[in-house]
Amino acid sequence: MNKNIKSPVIGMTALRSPDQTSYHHILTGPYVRCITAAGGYPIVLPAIVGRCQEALSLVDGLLLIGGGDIEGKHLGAENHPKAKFFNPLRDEFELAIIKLAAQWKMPMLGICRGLQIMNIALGGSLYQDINDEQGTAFDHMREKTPDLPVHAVSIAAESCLASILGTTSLSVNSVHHQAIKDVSSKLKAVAWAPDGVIEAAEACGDSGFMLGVQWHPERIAEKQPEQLRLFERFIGAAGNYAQRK
Ligand SMILES: [Mn+2]
Repeated sequence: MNKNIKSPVIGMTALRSPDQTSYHHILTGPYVRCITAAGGYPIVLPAIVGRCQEALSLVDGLLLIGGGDIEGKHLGAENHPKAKFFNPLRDEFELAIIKLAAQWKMPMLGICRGLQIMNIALGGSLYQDINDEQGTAFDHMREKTPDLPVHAVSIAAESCLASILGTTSLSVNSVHHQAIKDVSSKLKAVAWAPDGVIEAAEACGDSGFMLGVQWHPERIAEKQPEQLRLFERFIGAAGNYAQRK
């Protein structure tokens, strides 16, 4: 028996019960499917504040999954009346582990809330409600059709994201009412919805691999197989990271 088979290990932050009311350290199926289909092995990182170093030492890449809204206090603001499903423990843990992962130059992929909190952890800011604060009239919160493409996205031609997806335009699903306001100086905005909402940010190249998308590739990869390439590139970067460790 070969005990040395080793795929890149992807740590997924997760802390949410399906009803959003109790604390369960869970992960959801579509992320697991995409990570395994792309050659990685997923494990859940429970939100144990103060143990980020131990958590990161177990993994080769960090996947920041979607979820509820981020508390306004992390933006120096009151909570917006439309913001909901807060999880203070998850906010605290994720902000800390993202900062540490960035220091370690560990590959990171952020999805939806994951993009938003990556941007905040790295010094950027957030619209707590894009309709009220950014001023868009478009409804980005299509929670009844999380698997359907509902708006276009245009991608900067010179971006890592465009090279991964092989296109500068696509149609995406959308289940969010918050979005990046000011982009962190450590990231670059690289995709936008037609109303100007930022739909992706990245820092790829010699400095490592940090990528976040505002849509949910894991929910749409069956219809748009090219979305799986986001996971493949991320897990490829995690494999390179594992060899450098
Ligand atoms: Mn959207």
